[in-house]
Amino acid sequence: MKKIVLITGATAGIGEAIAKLLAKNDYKLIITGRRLERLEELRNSLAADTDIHILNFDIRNETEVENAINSLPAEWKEIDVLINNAGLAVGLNHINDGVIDDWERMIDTNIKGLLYITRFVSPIMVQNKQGHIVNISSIAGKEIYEYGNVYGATKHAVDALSRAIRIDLVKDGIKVTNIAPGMVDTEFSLVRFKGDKKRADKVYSGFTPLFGEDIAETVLFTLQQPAHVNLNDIVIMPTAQAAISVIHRA
Ligand code: NDP
Ligand code: 8X3
Repeated sequence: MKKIVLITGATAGIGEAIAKLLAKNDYKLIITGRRLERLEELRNSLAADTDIHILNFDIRNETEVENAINSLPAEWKEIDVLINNAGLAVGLNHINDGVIDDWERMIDTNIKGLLYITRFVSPIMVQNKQGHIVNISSIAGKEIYEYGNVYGATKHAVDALSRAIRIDLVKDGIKVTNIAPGMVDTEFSLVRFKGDKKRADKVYSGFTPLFGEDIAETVLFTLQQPAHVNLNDIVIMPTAQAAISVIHRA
């Protein structure tokens, strides 16, 4: 029987790449995000490969998250894998110039959103005495960079939550994997710079960054381990990025 994987933030970047790869590898997918047209396009493009169910909600809204999980038909309820991917960085400022609304968006999405969905999906896994939660953290959850204050704090929180959730759920046979990528060329910087494409493109110029597909391959490898093996924590970087702020550009 195909496993059911719920991917948050499947409308772009890493989440979309994970959906495309898992669809071709015998998983049924619940894809989520705020942009419904993109979810529908993705479902249509993958329909020949697997069954896809759409949940359209804002992960910052606890009620929307709870209603979305409660709305799942019986044949989609028994979620085997939760991929906590939805997230974002907004702005790049020293703390004294920080935009409080940017901070709220990052904290509400990256920490509180991840907590909400984990709160509503993990009881299903506990009931079934099996499951796998994969948290997409970041190298920014391991290291600190100038101007990255609040984004880094949210990703350090994800890193801590991965370890805490693993401890909480070990008795229920549930795996928890933390994946910490370096720079991945997605819509991430476009979102961070509020649509300034020129500024976003600069982030990935002069070296080969990671792509969503690289993280998708890592997720697939993680899911394919035997039942007794859990990959706790994976740091994956572009070859040209030696540390969070050390990038060798041509
Ligand atoms: P993208 O901007 O390409 O994709 C982000 C995804 O998150 C979108 O599908 C978006 O969907 C979803 N999302 C954002 N806010 C919300 C919300 N409020 N409710 C529901 N979904 C939301 O970025 P990436 O693919 O790069 O980012 C994915 C994850 O990877 C993030 O957690 C990010 O922090 C992390 N990461 C990224 C790195 C990078 O360099 N790109 C490096 C390390 C980690 P929609 O807008 O449709 O709601
Ligand atoms: C994103 C990594 O270094 O671009 O999580 O902020 S970085």
